[in-house]
Formats: sequence, C-alpha cells, structure tokens
Amino acid sequence: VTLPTPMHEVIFIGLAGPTHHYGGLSSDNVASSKNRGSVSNPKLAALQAIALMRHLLSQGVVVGVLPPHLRPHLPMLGSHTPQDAPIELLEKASSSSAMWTANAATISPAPDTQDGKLHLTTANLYSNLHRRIEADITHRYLSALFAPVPRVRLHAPLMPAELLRDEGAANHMRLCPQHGDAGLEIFVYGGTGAATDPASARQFLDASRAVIMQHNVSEKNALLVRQNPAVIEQGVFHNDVIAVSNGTVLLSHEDAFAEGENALATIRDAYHALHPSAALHLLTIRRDELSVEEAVHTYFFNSQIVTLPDGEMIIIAPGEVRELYDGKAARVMQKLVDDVSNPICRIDYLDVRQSMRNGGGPACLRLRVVMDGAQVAAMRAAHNGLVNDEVLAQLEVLVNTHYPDALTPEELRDPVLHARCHSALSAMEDVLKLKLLG
Ligand code: SUG
Repeated sequence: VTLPTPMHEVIFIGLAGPTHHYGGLSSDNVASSKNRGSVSNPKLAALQAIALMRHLLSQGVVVGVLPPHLRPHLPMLGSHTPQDAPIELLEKASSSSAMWTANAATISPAPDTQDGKLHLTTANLYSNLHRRIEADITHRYLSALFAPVPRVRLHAPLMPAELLRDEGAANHMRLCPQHGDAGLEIFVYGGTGAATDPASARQFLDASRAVIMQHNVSEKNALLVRQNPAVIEQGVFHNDVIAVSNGTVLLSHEDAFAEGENALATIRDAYHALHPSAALHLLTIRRDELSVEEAVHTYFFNSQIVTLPDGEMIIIAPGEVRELYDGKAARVMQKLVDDVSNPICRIDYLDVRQSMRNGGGPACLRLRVVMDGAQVAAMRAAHNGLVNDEVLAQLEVLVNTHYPDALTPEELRDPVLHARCHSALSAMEDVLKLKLLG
C-alpha cells in the first residue's frame, strides 16, 4: 500500500465542560481523591485547554479539539432530577471527564496496519461509572469528526465487560523514526483477569489484544507489555503516568513495567526488527533520581513530547514539575534536555492546574492521530474540528460567556447551570460546524 505523504501527527485536545468539578470520583487517582469537594473553576479549565491548543498551534502542530459532553447525563439519574438526585450520583452524571482525551480511543496509524487504513477504537472506559458514560458520546463525536476523512476505520467501543476494560491511548505508546514510518505500537496492560491483578487495573490484556486484532496491526508492529502491578497501587492508574513516547524516544521510570529492564530489551529488539539500524532513545529515570511518588505528584511523565516541523522535539510539562519538591523533577527533566544525545531540546511548562487537580496532565488532555495530508485537508474542508487562531478565539468567547468560574459539587443542582451547559454546546456546534447535541 502506498501512503499519501506527508503524514502529520494531529493532536486533539479535550475541552473541559461547564460542570468541571472536584467530586473525588476516581479513588485510584491521587489528585482526584485529594481534591474532593473543593471549588473548581470550569471557565479556567477550558481556558487552560485553549491556551494549550494555542501553544501547540504556535509550534506548527496540527491541532484538533474534542468538545465536552452534555452534562448531567440524565439517563444515569434514572427517575431523579438533578435537584433531588443523591449527590454522589449527580456528581458522576456531571463529570467533565471526557476532557481527558488520551482515554477517548486507541489509534493505529495507517503505516502500522495491514490494510493501510487509519484505525481508531473508542475506549469503553469500563472501570469507572462516571467515565463509562463517555463511550457512546465520544464515539458519536469521533464519527462526526472522521466521517469526511478517507481511509479511516472507526471501531465501536469493545463490549463493556470486566475482562475488556479499555482506557484507550493512555496505555498505548508508539515508536517510529518519523510519524509516517511503520511504528512499533506498545500496548501496556495492567490486568489479565487473574485473582492477583491490582484492584484498580484499568486496562486488561484481552482488551489490548482485541484492539490489535481489529486494527489489523501486523504482528511485527505490536507488542504487549505488562505494567508493574506495584506502581498501579501507588497511583499509576494509567501507563501515561509513568511513561511517554514520541518518535524515537521512550521516556519511562525504571519501575514502569513488570518485567523491568527485560521489557526495555524486548522493546528494543522489536523496534530493531522493524528498523534495523535506526536510532532509538530509551531514556530511563531511576528511582533514586525521582521516586514513583514524586512522579505521581508532579506528573513528570504525563508530559507531551512533540516533534516540531523542523524535526526537533520539545517536552510540554505541567507547571507542577517545577513547583513541587523544590524543582527536583524539573532538574531531572533539564538534564534530559542538556543531554545532546537525545532529540529533546526544550521544556515548555504549561499551567493546566484545573485538570491536574483531577489527575489529568498535558498528556491526558491529548489524543494523537497520525494522518496524511489528504486526510487533514478533508477534515479541514468539512468542519472546524481542526482549529486555527480564529476558531480558538471564538471558543474563548463562548467559554467566557457560558461557563461558570466557581463551582462546588452542591451547585451541580442549579437549573441555571444546566441551561448554560446546553447553550455552551449549542454555541460550540456553530463554531465547530459539528453536530454535538443528541
Ligand atoms: O480517569 N480523573 C480521570 C483522569 C484521567 C487522566 N487520564 C490519563 N492519565 N490519561 C480518571 O481518573 C476524576 C474526576 C473527578 O473526580 O471528578 C477523573 O475522572
């Protein structure tokens, strides 16, 4: 199969919705549990995502947006109204968690698949009720975004079942010389269904296998790697809290994988079987440089490593990396930049604190989709899901108009808030030229 060139890595950023709040809904997620009940700022959360999109655009990246879902999710409330529903139920039905688009889907770019198509599988997010309700709506959004794009196969979420727990790209990494070359896709799973699985394992082996199969990823392009069960219990609920990849770089903590150094050796061998003499940078952070606990609190690994049009790489890190532990994590990161033997040449710190307080860093907020030039052009022609400065300015206006700037969980009952959710999405439909409501 010959692929149209050039290939772009398109980065879709998730936009927080007007009900973004701190309900402490993910018990395995340290930040979410810790900030339970505190006052959120939905407007600021959305503006921070827009600033992230603007920053990526300014670096020459092709940027898309994944809009928020209409909340509260009324079917979840059953016979209740938002006014009389038990607060725990209303919180779940009102979560803005679709903003973490690393969990929206798993992506296999065309160069890795046997049919030469771009494959996406919407994640079922089975593990948590407040996230499970995202799957249908995300699938509808992805269908609308990708409908006009040629050579795409979007797969429905895997059956919502214990053994098929799937949290999408947060547990998926890809190594390749250039984005348009054949990649090694690394599927990291935390559970197998065994009694010894960590209670909070969110990605199961059978789900990863099913995705590999339906994406038609060739055997030589896919690797299954087991996450270290011990770190899952220390707050590493997704692989992207302890490892991140881009192009020829895999940055991981020495405690990330169950098989430790052997996992890295397997990755190296599989990569060189695809690209025998190509460079590969396996950058490992030792626990005496940064403990797992420090990694979990700073979200050091939940950074976005991005290849710029000139081929250099930057790392977009959350401000917490430099603010916590007296800047210890920032010094570790700076050492990576100073080391000229790897392609990472700059750190850009971004403030995504509203999201961070729910356990979502820069890497959680993005879904990477490698597309060819014709696919990007087809998408641009059909709607405004791929943003430019003008679209971002319009999104900013509607966020400033419709979003509250302070919200406690109890205020989720406010009927005015529900009206605002609806009008925000309706305004977003006009800006993005996409159907989002029902
Ligand atoms: O699933 N937080 C999300 C954070 C997801 C981060 N994503 C990645 N690591 N890729 C989660 O735990 C908390 C919502 C709340 O408490 O209201 C929440 O769902």
